[in-house]
Amino acid sequence: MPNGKSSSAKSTRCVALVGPQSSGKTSLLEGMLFAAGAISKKGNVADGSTVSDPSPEAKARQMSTEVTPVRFTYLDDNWVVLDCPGAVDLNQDSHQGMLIADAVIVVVEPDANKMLGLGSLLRFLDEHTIPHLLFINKMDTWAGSVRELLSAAQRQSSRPLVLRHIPIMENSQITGYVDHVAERAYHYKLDHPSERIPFEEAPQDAADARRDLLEKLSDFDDALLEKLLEDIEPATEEVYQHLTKDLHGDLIVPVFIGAGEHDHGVRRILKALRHEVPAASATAERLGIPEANVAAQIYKIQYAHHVGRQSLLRLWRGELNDGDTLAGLRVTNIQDGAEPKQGKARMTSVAEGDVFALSKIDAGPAGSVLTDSATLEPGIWASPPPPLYTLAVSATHRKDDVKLGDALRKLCEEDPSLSVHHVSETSELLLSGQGDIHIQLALERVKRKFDLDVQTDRPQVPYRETIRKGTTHHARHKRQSGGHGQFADIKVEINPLPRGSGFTFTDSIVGGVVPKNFIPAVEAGLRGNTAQGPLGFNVVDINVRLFDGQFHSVDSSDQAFRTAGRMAMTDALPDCGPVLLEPIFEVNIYVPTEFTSKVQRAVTQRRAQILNFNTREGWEGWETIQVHMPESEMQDLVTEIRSISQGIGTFESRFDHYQELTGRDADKVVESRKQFLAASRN
Ligand SMILES: Nc1nc2c(ncn2[C@@H]2O[C@H](COP(=O)(O)OP(=O)(O)OP(=O)(O)O)[C@@H](O)[C@H]2O)c(=O)[nH]1
Ligand SMILES: [Mg+2]
Repeated sequence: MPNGKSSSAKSTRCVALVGPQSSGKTSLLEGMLFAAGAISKKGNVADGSTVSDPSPEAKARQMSTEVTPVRFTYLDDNWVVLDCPGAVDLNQDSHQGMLIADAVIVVVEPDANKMLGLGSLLRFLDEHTIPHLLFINKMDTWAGSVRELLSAAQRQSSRPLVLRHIPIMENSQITGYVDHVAERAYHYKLDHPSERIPFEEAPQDAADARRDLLEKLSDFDDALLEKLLEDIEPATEEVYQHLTKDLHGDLIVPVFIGAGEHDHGVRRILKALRHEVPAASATAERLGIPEANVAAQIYKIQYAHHVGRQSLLRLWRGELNDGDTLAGLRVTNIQDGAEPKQGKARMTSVAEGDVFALSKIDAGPAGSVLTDSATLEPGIWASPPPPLYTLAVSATHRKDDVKLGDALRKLCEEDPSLSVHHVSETSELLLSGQGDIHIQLALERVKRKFDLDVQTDRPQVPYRETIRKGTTHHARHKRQSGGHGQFADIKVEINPLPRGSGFTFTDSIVGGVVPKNFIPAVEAGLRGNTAQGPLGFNVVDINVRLFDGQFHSVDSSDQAFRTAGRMAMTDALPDCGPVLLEPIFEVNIYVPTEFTSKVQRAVTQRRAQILNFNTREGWEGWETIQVHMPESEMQDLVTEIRSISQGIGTFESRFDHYQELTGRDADKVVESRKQFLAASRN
């Protein structure tokens, strides 16, 4: 280990289990724990009895809802497995998990359609050169050809897939496998290690698979290529060396098959991990973690009951003991970072590669690298994706409003793909995330962790209004009621302005008919009444010119001129042809080309104007559909795009302009605004 203290304890390696939703990651982990002897009986997802997924949100949905680190020892090697959620809404958590793993196991179902979901994931892994292997799971449900599955998966991977074993089929059922590298054959046995059978019983295509594997490896090694050309069979040990080296460099993707829930292929994959996954020190080099006595990286911030803010970390270099310093702070009360149950256990010492949690250290956001004396920004980290789905949230009890803002800010720190902001125009607090499930989960956490009841609403669309024609108006405010009277008289000209001009005021008073010191009050009165025009919305894109008026030397005041300004707006605007303006977003929708026409139909129904079709840059087989879409039509766009594109399509959007809305759609908006304003007055 360069410059670092050598650790006395054996280092820990870390793999992340990722893959499309419900591909069997949590069940595979259960199988791994059972095979390693860490548990004596396997739990299952259906009754919430797995080691992973301890949270009530995960149990209620029978799905993983956050990364759960679980530790075990297999053949004397220490492992932490990060069981990542497959739901696309929760990608951020999985990305953070993958970035600190030494290798990633991509678990996928034997279904060519579901392989589509691998594309973005494999792209992420390759962009970050993270060593990864593919586990085609649930093979107990598959009776077709493995080659067929492999070519469907290969279409999603820029790296060559290398099949590591082939199945033995009996009566359309997979009953075992041939390891064509070791030249051994096995029969599966439920809940037990597979039973070795004579290699001679192996199917003939094992030889073809071996040849194919060697050819792929020879693409990365000239000496091996020469051997193959001269028909020299490389030794098994040499093949393993190539497999290991090429996995470390993310040059190849080894493919394993099995059925995690039935213990098929589980020990096989554990053995591959044992021999082929890089050590933490090698991963630290890959990530450019600085050389230091100790270096750890925060991979997640978490808030827990009674504990408050916790940093979850992986130790990249050295060994960390109670009392040592990290980021210049004394470390105490180190907690086990891979203890899925609530209430983490204490650790007195952390070995290189292990995961741990610290409560009393406030040393930056997820991604930060901590050495003994400093906090550094990560060279590589997962930037959060743009928001795709938003709800307005409010505390059920008004007294909790401030607490809610605080709780949401903490949740956004836990999960940077959530964001919260206050919109002054509609006085709403908006919570944005990656989809409906994401927001629902966030709100359940608000309830569980912060004991707050929250209600949600569809966010209001910030419609505005303007005018189509100009007018002139004379407003006089005069009141005589004992003492001082009130007097102000103004003449204004109101005119429409081009889109995006906002509200402007022109002072054309000559000869002091309205004294200079009252003019700001007139403007304030005019502006004050733009917040709610005749249609109920903020009035924009108008100019009001004050060109005449009168005053009284005793009765005129700022207040009187403000009132006259307000009256002018209230009385004149209805005569100016008020018209509704709706916000229009520019939306870039990304889907594989085969879904383009369906997307086109869907967006047309949402009153979108299609601007462009383009190939998605750097994404072979994908298209970008660029549209202008009214904000009011975007609420559940992500749900529809995903349902059209087998869950993999996505989009980016940004406000573009305001556009007139007329006819029945406008009438509906104005009517419901009236009802809303009436209800909020009561
Ligand atoms: N037939 C079969 N079913 C399996 C196998 N492994 C898991 N399943 C089932 O697949 C479903 C999903 O399993 P999970 O382990 O929760 O899948 P996951 O990938 O962890 O799901 P998420 O974390 O929510 O993405 C459950 O109903 C499992 O019983 C398998 O090897 N064969
Ligand atoms: Mg899971």
